[in-house]
Amino acid sequence: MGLSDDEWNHVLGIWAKVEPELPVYGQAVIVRLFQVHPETQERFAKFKHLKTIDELKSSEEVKKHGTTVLTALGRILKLKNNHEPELKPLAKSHATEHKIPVKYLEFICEIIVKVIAEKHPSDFGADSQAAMRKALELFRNDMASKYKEFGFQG
Ligand code: ZNH
Repeated sequence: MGLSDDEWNHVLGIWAKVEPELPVYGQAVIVRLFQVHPETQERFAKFKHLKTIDELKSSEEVKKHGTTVLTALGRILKLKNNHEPELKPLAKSHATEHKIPVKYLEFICEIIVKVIAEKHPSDFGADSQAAMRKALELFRNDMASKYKEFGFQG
């Protein structure tokens, strides 16, 4: 279930616009994830003390984590259908250490698409959104199969 060249061009084209502002996007994604799916925040020992939306928004640590997540995702996207070497260590830590269900990966992927769509309404049309959804689905499917290799049912 790979993407066509045209689909990858859409994905990497919009990513090039996101990249200069990765911390802004990263922060927005994590804050939104915790707001919409509060159970996800419970997975982070280091963020449990942040109770209000203002605390989340003003936390440098949240911003830093968001940047880490999107930096890793960007590397994976740029490898297109050959992301295995980047994906494997991530699947390992998320399966064995953080124990993050695939469902939560679905939550964050959906939020990533929404946040980009809000910030780039004119550059992220239906075709680009569909291509990005497909790339993120590929990412999740491959994470899910690696999870199983690491003995985590996800
Ligand atoms: Zn995650 C971490 C990425 C999702 C949870 N992460 C992390 C890191 C990275 C990432 C890069 C660092 C390193 C390691 O491995 O550890 N993530 C990521 C991505 C994604 C994600 C790319 C998608 C897109 N995560 C996620 C989710 C969750 C998580 C959804 C939940 C809910 N992570 C996590 C945790 C951690 C991480 C808990 C740890 C943190 C600290 O530092 O403590």
